[in-house]
Order: sequence, then C-alpha cells, then structure tokens
Amino acid sequence: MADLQAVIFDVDGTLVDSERDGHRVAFNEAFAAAGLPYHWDVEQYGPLLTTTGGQRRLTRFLVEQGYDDQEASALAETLQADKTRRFAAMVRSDLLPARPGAVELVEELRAEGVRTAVATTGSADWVHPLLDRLFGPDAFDFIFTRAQVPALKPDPAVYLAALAGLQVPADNAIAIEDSSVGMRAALAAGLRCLVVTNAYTRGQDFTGAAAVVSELRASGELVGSGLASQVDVALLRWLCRGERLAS
Ligand code: XBP
Ligand code: MG
Repeated sequence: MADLQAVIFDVDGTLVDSERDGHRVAFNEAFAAAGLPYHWDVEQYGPLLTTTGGQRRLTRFLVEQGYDDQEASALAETLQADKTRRFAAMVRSDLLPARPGAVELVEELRAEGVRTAVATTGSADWVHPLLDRLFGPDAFDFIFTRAQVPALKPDPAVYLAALAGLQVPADNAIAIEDSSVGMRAALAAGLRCLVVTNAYTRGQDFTGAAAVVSELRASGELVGSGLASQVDVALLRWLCRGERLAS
C-alpha cells in the first residue's frame, strides 16, 4: 500500500491540447517557409505522433518521402529549428489551451501537499513559457524536457529523471499520460500510469494502465469501465494504492 506523494505529468496531449492546432500548424508553416510541398492534415498527423520529438518525426517523414538518411536528418534539423520558433510564438500569443480540468487538478494536488513534476519530450524553448502562462510559475517542482533528457519516450529516462529530482520512489508516484508511447515510458520507469485519451490517442493499446479516462475534468467517463469518475486527488491516491478499475 503506497501513499501518493507525487504526480508526474506529460505535456503534449495531456496538460495541453497542443498537437492538432499547435505543433501540426507550426510544422506546416515551416514546410511552407522552406518551399517544400508538404502539408500534414489533421488525419495524417495522428500516425506521425507515434514518433516522439519533432525532429525525429520530421526525419521519419522525409525518409518516407524518399530522402536518404543524411539529407533527411539535415533538413529535419533546419525545419525543426524554424518550427520551434513558430510554436514558441504561438505560445506567446496564448493560442494553446490547457485541457479542461488540468489547472484545477494541479492546484488541488499542491493544496493537498502532493508534489508535481513534468516529464516531456518537447523542447525547453516552448515548454517553460507554455507552462508558466497556463499554470503559473510555481505549479511544478520539476520540469524535465528534452534539454535535460535527450532520450525520448518510450525511453523511461525522462520519468526516471523526474523521480530522481523529486526523490520519491516510483511506488509513491503516478504518471498521467495521453498516449501509448508515453504510457510505456512511465511503466518502464516503474510508475503506475493514468491515461487521459484525446482524439489522436483514443483506441491505442493501453495495456498496463492503472486506468484510462477520456477527460480530466468532472464527468469524464472511464473508458472500458462502468464507473463514472473525475480525475482528482482522491482517484489518484486510490490508484497509487494499487487499486484497479474493473474493465
Ligand atoms: C510529444 C512530442 C513532441 C511534440 C512536438 O510527445 O512528441 O515532440 O509533438 O514537440 P509526449 P517538439 O507528449 O509523449 O512528450 O517539436 O518540441 O519535439
Ligand atoms: Mg503526450
């Protein structure tokens, strides 16, 4: 029976609705600015998300378009730098919303003395300003990005770094993720993982999750279970104790 001491959050798709109308748009602007004939539409972007990290995603895509490995990675690096500038500008223009219930959940956790951290594959250039704007400067004890942890999910390194920073055993913490690849990173770090799906990740394989829900806010439905709930401190404490939802 482990008591909840910390919650570690993913950013993209979990705390923030950032993919469809954020990262995807910035990638497309970078393609256009470079004079390239590519445009990732809403549907096409879903399968690309299984490759974490913008630069790796671009490299994979360019190889699929026929570039050789060296050309693809050089072009991906240039495109990624431009995309990052564009996405950071979107953040500064307050175009990216927190997922409903996310701000309230973080506040509730901190009010109850549960520590909070972030574990993301995203770039520090936009992660810090985004979290500051949406959650305030003191919402998280630690924020780990690709700047500190270059090994991207599903590698568990970013979750292990967060646990080491928090100095909390994995048994006393829970991760909140939106995707199968993110969940696998959390599980490989020894964490329990609550999955909050979104339109891109619904239907992925979440075997091993402590629970799968469709929303963070009250009235979110538990997917694959007859129970209705909301993601709050009580649910997270319960999951941390090793309780499982009937499926
Ligand atoms: C999210 C990502 C990120 C973003 C793009 O994965 O893979 O790469 O899509 O951000 P997760 P960057 O939510 O599992 O952390 O362009 O900064 O890589
Ligand atoms: Mg994510």
